[in-house]
Amino acid sequence: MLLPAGVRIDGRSGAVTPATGSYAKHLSELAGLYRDKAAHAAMVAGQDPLAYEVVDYRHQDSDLAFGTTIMAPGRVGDEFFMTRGHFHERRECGETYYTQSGEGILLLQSRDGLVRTVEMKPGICAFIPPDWAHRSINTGDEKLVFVWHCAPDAGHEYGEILEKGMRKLVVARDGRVEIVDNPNFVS
Ligand code: M6P
Ligand code: ZN
Repeated sequence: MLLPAGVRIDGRSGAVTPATGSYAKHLSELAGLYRDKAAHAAMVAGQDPLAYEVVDYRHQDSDLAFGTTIMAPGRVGDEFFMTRGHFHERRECGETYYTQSGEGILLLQSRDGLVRTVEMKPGICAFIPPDWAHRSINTGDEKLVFVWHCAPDAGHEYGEILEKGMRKLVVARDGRVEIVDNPNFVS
């Protein structure tokens, strides 16, 4: 029998207590994500900064999973630190992202090429519909921390986004955040 639990989530640090797992992604593990290859290589050769961490709370046999994602601020060339972006393997599964601190943009793309963005800032819980690819992007100067919630067996499908990219890029231009067409997108 599964037992109830109260899980502490620190909205500033993203710490989950108790957590059942976590992983970290450094820039070196995110090759191919950024279009400025020279900037990426220079940063990897330097400090290879931590780009984001994912912490989860899961139970075997439960139909619920949640956790946090903690994204460092930073840029590679003019692109902000971002997650890889994925569809769910189980296409009927959606997800929510409830921002706790920091600011960013959630970039979403449907299978047939619609693009939407949802602002990420404290107080906004983003609804990610089934079968929309989603990537979060930290556009601020501080950590972007959000609580995610999805089916534990939703699964991650990375292939399409990894190979084709997303239709839009979120970039810094003249001190502003802009959403522009991705010139390298493979349609
Ligand atoms: C969120 C969730 C996770 C996902 C993570 C990083 O925390 O959607 O399931 O793994 O973001 O995103 P990605 O796996 O696309 O790098
Ligand atoms: Zn997801």
